[in-house]
Amino acid sequence: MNQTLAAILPLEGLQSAGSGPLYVKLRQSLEDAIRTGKLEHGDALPAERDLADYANVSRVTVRKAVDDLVRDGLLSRKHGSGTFVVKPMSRVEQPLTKLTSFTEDMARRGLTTKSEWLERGLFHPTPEEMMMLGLAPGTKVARLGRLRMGNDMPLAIEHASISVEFLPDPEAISGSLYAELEKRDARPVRAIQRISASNMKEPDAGLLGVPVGSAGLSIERVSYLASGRVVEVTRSLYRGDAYDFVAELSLGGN
Ligand code: 16G
Repeated sequence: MNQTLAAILPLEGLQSAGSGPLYVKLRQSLEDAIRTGKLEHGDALPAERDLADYANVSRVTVRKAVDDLVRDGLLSRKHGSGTFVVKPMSRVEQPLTKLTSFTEDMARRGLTTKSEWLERGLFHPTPEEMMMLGLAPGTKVARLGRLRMGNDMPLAIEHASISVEFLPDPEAISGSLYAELEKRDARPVRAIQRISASNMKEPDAGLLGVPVGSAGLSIERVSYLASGRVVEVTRSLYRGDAYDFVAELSLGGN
């Protein structure tokens, strides 16, 4: 018998789960496995045939159970590569008044930060980077592309561009960009942040473990030093199902 399947879906559980038709029971068992973390966000579901053989049900039954979970957003089908778990997130509330780093935001919520590098190094800047960062001709730009995770859940993809003047050695960063800039006396003190709606495409959807087309928040942050110099231009894509950005408004005085 398949060891992994037995761990995820104990057959006794399957017999006793829920009531009614077999596919409802199977759906319930799969849902339990997702909610209790036996199946984690991004895990591939065993092939339909294997599930059917293991649970001793027909493939039609498996398909109906999976269809239901796809409809409820707990599973996502990726064309050609299978079916994957989408773990529901408790939403993160992020105030728009504080210039904090991702690492600090996660720590404040008691979550551990992890990042997967997508890009890190010194590059020839694009004309846009030169203009936005105010780079002199011939200067290089440091780029950091990261998949950012809180407690192992992928939450955002961030692509930061920083003048080499403030970050000469991007390889030196192991954790927080802002901590590194702080060491170099170049932590930003002010930022303009623009948020717009977008729908996830590949490869971003795959990296964040959400279905193609799901809602995302595209964010551009331009951060400044006290001198007025731009230190960072970061373009990010946040999971729309995970983030609420909250701004406090007050009655204008004029
Ligand atoms: C935040 C910022 C990002 C900054 C990063 C530094 C937004 C939308 N973005 O995620 O601009 O580069 O923090 O985080 O808030 P770190 O110090 O943990 O690397």
